[in-house]
Amino acid sequence: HHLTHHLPAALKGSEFFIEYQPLIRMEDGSLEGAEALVRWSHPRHGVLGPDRFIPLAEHTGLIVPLGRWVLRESVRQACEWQVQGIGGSRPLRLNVNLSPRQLNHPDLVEETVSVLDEFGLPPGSLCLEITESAMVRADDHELKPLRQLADLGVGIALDDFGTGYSNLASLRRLPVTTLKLDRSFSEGLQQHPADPVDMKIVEGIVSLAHALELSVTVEGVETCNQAERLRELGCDSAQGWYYARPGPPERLPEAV
Ligand code: G
Ligand code: G
Ligand code: MN
Ligand code: NA
Repeated sequence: HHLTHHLPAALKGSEFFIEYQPLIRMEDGSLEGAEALVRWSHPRHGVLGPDRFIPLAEHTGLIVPLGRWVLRESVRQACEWQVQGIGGSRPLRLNVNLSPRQLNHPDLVEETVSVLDEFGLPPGSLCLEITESAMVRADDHELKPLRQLADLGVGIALDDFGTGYSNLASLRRLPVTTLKLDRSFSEGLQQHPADPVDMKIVEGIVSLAHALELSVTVEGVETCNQAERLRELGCDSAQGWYYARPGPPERLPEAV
């Protein structure tokens, strides 16, 4: 694939940038944090979304230095927001996606701790997102670094929850603090009145999550109706176009 060949030069030449999508607290609509989403500003193809190049970077291993850059740059940005007092009395949370390849990298814990130290971001302000399918595939040895990070206070979110072979019992063995419900769950609540079966499913997941002391974030909230239903069902936070699309860091403060 020709994009693959250009990845290393693109990383050297700073062609990547990060957009941030707000995470909103359901109880009061306040700004809880933001998810960092990487983009590639390709000189000929324009702005490419992660779906176009993350799989290639994952395949070639370049995801490790790329992910390192995303983590450092977004932690730097999160500190800037905290210094500016954005988020008020409660410090903003930063969510960063991790690929399976990064999960298996021996320096993950050391590098993460060192970036947090460098900028003085409290571990509790960082949350790492790992897809459900990657997490469920990991054995106990591979989960150890995540457990170490969780012990330090770093949040661990199970991303796209409900799309993988969702084995609810496996939640017990995973060092997870948050379930990020896949967009398909919000889609089920789009029609008015919402599908009663979809309501029951979300209600059940929230109840299980809370029993396990996990928080629930819902992705893909596009309408006021969805937001209302999800709040009634006890979801803790939400993310989606209804609140804000991913955007440059300067736009985050407007998202309250
Ligand atoms: O930005 P967009 O909404 O198109 O994101 C699509 C997917 O790309 C997201 O589900 C996310 O998991 C993934 N993604 C975005 N940024 C990163 C990143 O920095 N690292 C990894 N591994 N995946 C990312
Ligand atoms: O990590 P993850 O794949 O979950 O990243 C979220 C993806 O979902 C990004 O590609 C983002 O652009 C996209 N997204 C965010 N909010 C919405 C939304 O409300 N509706 C839809 N269809 N996509 C969304
Ligand atoms: Mn994500
Ligand atoms: Na997702």
